[in-house]
Amino acid sequence: MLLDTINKCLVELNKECVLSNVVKALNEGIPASQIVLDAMSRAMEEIGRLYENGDYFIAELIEAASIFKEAMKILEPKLREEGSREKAFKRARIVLGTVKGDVHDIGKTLVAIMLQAAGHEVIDLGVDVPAEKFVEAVEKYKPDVLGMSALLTTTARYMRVVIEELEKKGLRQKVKIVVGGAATTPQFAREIGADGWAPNAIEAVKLIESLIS
Ligand code: B1M
Repeated sequence: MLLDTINKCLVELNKECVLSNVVKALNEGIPASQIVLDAMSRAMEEIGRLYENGDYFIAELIEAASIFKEAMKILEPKLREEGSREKAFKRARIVLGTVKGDVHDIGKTLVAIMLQAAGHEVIDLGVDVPAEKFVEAVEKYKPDVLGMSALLTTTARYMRVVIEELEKKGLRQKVKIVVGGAATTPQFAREIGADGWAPNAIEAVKLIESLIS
């Protein structure tokens, strides 16, 4: 099964094998979103486990991220094509970023791509974004939704700081807040006062569309 092969090749950090099988899978009609979510994202979770167990080190995480990004160059146009088949009836404006202290950008970028593919406008603030920058962007762009991503347990807590800063400026009620990333859960989202949580990029699009409808 091609998805299993892609997963295995990524876990083994075999770039050529990942790229050639991604092309093969697309040629066989497997949706790009399935390749990203079912094969590649799962492989990244396994790589995380190998890191935790001491079998992989930072160098391997960096290599895995680099292979993931290479594969995304092939997959991104297909993801956009797939997403655009069901254009949103209402276009939302979303300010998005990975919170301060956190440089993980793959998941956040995937969320941005899927939102854009569905016809929404995304202002991507990048990674390591401090509360002031989120607040400034909400003031400047007046988005429908503010999306925050965090992969580290330590940085996820910073999302609450951003929400408090928005409250202080009287902006909290003007924007829906959606959070996600491996360090977050639906319960965590409720606790910090966010409006919603999504487990992956496809669900993030659905959630945001339901919040703005
Ligand atoms: Co890091 N890292 N990392 N890392 N890294 C994790 C997150 C970790 C879980 C690995 C592990 O130990 N098992 C662990 C965190 C533990 C914890 O806090 N609980 C960890 C650690 C410890 C670290 C460092 C501290 C290591 C060190 O330096 N000692 C360090 C921190 C750096 C920092 O940020 N300050 C670090 C560094 C790195 C690299 C830079 C080497 C690299 C990132 C490269 C990059 O992003 N450009 C890296 C990587 C690759 C990982 C793992 C292996 C993979 C992350 C990834 O890209 N996944 C990761 C393991 C894991 O996550 N289990 C790990 C694929 C991506 C598609 O999934 O980002 O989860 P994800 O996004 C998904 C969903 O979460 C969701 O949708 C996405 C797509 O479907 N989603 C949203 C994400 N954002 C959303 C926002 C939404 C909605 C949904 O709404 C707004």
